[in-house]
Amino acid sequence: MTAQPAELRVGIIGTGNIGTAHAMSLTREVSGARVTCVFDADQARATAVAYQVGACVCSSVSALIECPDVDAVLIASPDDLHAEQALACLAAGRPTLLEKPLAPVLSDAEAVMAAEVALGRRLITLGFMRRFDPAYQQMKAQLDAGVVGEALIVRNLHRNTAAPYGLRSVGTLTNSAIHEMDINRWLLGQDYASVQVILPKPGPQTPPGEFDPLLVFFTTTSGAVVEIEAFANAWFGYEVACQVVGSRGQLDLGDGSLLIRTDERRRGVDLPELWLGRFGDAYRRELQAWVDCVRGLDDGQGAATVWDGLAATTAAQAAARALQSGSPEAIQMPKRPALYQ
Ligand code: ISE
Repeated sequence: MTAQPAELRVGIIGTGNIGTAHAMSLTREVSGARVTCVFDADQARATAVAYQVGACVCSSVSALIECPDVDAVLIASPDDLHAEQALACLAAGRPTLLEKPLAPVLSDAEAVMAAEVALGRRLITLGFMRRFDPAYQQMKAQLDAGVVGEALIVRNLHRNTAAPYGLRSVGTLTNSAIHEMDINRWLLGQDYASVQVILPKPGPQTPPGEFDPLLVFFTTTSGAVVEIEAFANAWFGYEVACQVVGSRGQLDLGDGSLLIRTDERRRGVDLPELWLGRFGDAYRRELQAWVDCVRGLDDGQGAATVWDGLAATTAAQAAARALQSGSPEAIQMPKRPALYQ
């Protein structure tokens, strides 16, 4: 019998909402890994998480990346720190799970891709966890099998209870709707050709000069239309939905609720407040797949790469231009490096 590879020692950068959730999941649910180090600019927050998972607290990002008790790094820091931290992990040769987005700014995303291409091996996995959601996986399997014919229209709803990091329209695109920008590329197996943004009447909680909700319309290279309603301050709860209209049928992704409750002349479901309530299982599956891949037990197929991260940021930046211009914007993907073929 071949020996099991050693347990993966993971260092986590960022102990906010998702970083803490990953630390607990790696400690209590995922096999083959343990958290050995954590870092957060808020040292008290890092110390609290470290205590709960039996890890040490590093004094800096570089100390964590270089720590001899760390084999792989999970980056769950604020979006605008992702690129610099990913570059540091590449320089140290650390396998990395990088929470989305790769970077809000295209030039930063391109710099990470250039560094990974120069290294000649894929060390970074992007945390587009919906690819591990059982419902989205079933949807992709049926699309790939041609069950509903050719996809013509995809309608997406992405509603947050409250803007997670304060409402900025561009942030809604680069931080939130970027999930749809990735998952629709993955579902359809196509890139985007153009994008247009329509601005409904802003809701009452929308700061002056910002827009919420947003309606984003992509066309794909095959001519399909991908519509995204991105509503950061939806107030009534967290909801993600996806409907694919095909040439011979339709697929509707459920809202993830497990029960429909009927009581006195009312019937309904409970909506989660945050994304962990809807995608907890997807996050766990994503973490297990990443740990297995780094340990050599899985080929990592299906997980998002830096190329996917660049494609999503390219789409988000084009949508930001369309938001500003009020006109359709063309989208041109760069040549795909051999590392990502
Ligand atoms: C957050 O960062 C996530 O990734 C959630 O999945 C998304 O729904 C939310 O809008 C983002 O802010």
